[in-house]
Amino acid sequence: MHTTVGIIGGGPAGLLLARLLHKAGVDSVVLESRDRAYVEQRQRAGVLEQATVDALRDCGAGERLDREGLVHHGIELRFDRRAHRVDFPSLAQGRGVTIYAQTEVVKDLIALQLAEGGPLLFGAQVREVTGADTERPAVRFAHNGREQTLTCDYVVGCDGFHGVAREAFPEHLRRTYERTYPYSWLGVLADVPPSCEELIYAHSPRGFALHSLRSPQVSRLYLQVPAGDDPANWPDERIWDELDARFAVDGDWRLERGPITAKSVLPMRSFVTEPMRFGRLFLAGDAAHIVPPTGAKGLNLAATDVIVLARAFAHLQAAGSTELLDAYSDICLRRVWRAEHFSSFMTTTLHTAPDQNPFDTRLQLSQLDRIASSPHAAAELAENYVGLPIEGP
Ligand code: FAS
Ligand code: PHB
Repeated sequence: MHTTVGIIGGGPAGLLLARLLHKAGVDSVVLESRDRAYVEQRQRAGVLEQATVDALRDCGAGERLDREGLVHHGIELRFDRRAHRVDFPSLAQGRGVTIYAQTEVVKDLIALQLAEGGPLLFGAQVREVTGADTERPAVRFAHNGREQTLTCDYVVGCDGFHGVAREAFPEHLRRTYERTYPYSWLGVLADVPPSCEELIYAHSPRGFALHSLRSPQVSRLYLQVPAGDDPANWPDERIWDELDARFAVDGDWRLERGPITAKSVLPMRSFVTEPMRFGRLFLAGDAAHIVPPTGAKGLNLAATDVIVLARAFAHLQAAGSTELLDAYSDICLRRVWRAEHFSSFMTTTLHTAPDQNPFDTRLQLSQLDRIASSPHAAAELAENYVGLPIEGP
């Protein structure tokens, strides 16, 4: 098998890249180790920046998103029993975000890829990438019980944090930066209408809580738990009681309860590997960087990586120039570090660390009070949350 762009990983980064390349007339093959049902049901992100929405529409995956996606024009911050709404349009040049689950994005992209072509192989376990620094890189993979090789002009590792593409970078050329936070998130899905119009991010002495949603009938909620906690420690009653305590606010707001249909614990970490390119091998999405989900950046960073990369391949196709491919890593890393900083800021401002002392808590409350009282401080949060403009042509 040979293709122009070999894509490892059929998550949002790999699938969106394949669709954007298809639109630019660049052929690709997507190799995904899991089966279709698994990748479609993986509960992850829920907030899409405008650039992500535009790219999904651009590649033909916007129809259900436009019908079912919920446009939001703000978020609510809760702290010290106070509620403060951060309005996006007035603070961030009229922009907002769209609530549309990553599971739905993946379903739409898979359906499109299977309908319109471009091979997408499920159950294809990539073993390694060879020849990344040659003109003919290759991807060795196992599929249907057979060891196979895909030769490519270029390879893109969209294989997530635990993927193999990163391993093809020579150790001495790789720089990694990481931080692990001393707490995790317990994420739950509940069959109950959301008790809020917009997302609520709550700081409380008991720890962080987030009220998000998946539809007018389904709530998505998160609460800070000890690092590595076990969902089995959290029966439904305890979850609702703890959420009630953390969302506590003066006034007559009430958290509606309902049957919890899924619960899982996810770690909180920041991670960046530099550069995002070695020879003819590129990294995109979680394969190159991880952010704590507090800033709703993970999925959107993956999308903007592949938007920049698809433009670069389209430029190579149209003008025969690799100048945008050569600029890919620098352009993306600038945006990655901005998102790393914002996600770290949201995480450390809103979570209560196990060893936190009262001085730290007063600093957090002062920062939140500053956002509630200064349009400048609020604008900085709003601009980062809705997503900064993508650099490059
Ligand atoms: P992904 O990890 O989604 O996809 C990589 C794909 O590569 C997977 O399908 C995997 O099976 C495949 N793969 C791996 N190794 C392979 C190999 N050797 N051969 C072939 N295929 C291989 N972000 C938010 O913004 N908000 C959230 O609330 C949020 N919650 C999250 C919860 C969890 C548990 C996790 C892990 C992440 C969460 N994220 C969240 C971040 C998440 O949305 C990622 O940013 C997003 O999935 C990134 O997409 P990809 O880069 O495509 O990586
Ligand atoms: C979600 O809806 O899953 C979600 C929303 C905002 C976040 C994290 C997760 O910051």
